[in-house]
Amino acid sequence: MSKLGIHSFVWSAGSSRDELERALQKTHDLGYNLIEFSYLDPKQVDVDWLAKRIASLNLSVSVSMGLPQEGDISSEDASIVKNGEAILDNAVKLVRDLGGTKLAGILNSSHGKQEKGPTRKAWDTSVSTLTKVAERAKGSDVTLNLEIVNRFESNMLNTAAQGLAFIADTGASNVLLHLDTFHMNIEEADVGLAIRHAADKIGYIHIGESHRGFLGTGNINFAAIFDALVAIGYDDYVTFESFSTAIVDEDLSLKTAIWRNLWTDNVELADHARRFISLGLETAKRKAELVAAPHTPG
Ligand SMILES: [Mn+2]
Repeated sequence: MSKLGIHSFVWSAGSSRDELERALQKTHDLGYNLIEFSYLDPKQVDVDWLAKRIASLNLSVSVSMGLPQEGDISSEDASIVKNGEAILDNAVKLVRDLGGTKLAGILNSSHGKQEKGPTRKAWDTSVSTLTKVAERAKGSDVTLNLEIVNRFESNMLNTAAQGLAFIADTGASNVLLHLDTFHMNIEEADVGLAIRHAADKIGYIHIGESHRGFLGTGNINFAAIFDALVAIGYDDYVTFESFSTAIVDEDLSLKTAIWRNLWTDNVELADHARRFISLGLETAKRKAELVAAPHTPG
C-alpha cells in the first residue's frame, strides 16, 4: 500500500514548529506517505515553512475539520451559514497552500450531537452552500470529502448512501465521500457492502478501530473492509486515525468523547497500524487472486 496516511493527533495536538516537525519526521520515519492535519490554524502556523517541510520529506498532506456550531452551513440563520462558507473557503486555501488536494471531515453541518433531526430546508441550504464552495475549490484543485459520521456526531449524513444522495444534489464532481470504519461500524447495515455500493465516489478513508485504539483489538471486521477496498480497486489514501487521552485536543477530543487512555506509546501504535493495514490489504489481494485462479490442469 503506497498511499498510507496518519492523523497528526497520533503525534500531537499542538502546532508549534517543534511539534509539527516531530510529527512530520515520525510520519516519514515510520513509512507513512501522508499526514493529516486537523483544525490547523493558519494564524498559529507558518504555512509556507510547513509546506516546504512536507515537500522536502516527500509527504502528501490532507486537512480535516468539523464545522463549528457558529459555522453550520445547514443553519436557518444566514449569518451562521455565511460564516461556515468562509471557514470552508479558508480551509480549501490552507489545503492548497500546504500542497495538498484533499479537504476532509464534517463539512456539511456542524460537528456534535444534535437535539433535533435535520429538515429539508437544512439539507437544501447545506447542499447549495457546499456547491458554491466546491465550485471555487476547483480552481485550487481541491476535493471536498464529506466524512460520514455516526448519529451522535451529526444528524445529517450518517450512512454512505445518504452521502451519495447529498453529493448527487450538489452535482459537483469534486465533492466525494470520506468514509471512516469507526463510524461505518456503528451505522452501516454491512460495511463491506456499503464500500462496494459507494465505490466510485470514495475520495478518502479513515481506518479506526471500534474503540479508536490499536487496530485489531476491537470488534471491527477489517478483513471484510480490506476485501471490499481491493474489490473496488480503491487506489487513494487510507489514513489511520486513533485517539487516546494521552493526546488531548480541547475541541476534537471532547466532541469525539475520548475518555479512556487506549495507548501511551504512539510510535508502537503507528508502527503496528502500518503493518496491520499493509498486511490486511496484501492478504485481501491474495484472496482475490486465489478466488479468480482457474487452476485448470496443466
Ligand atoms: Mn474520522
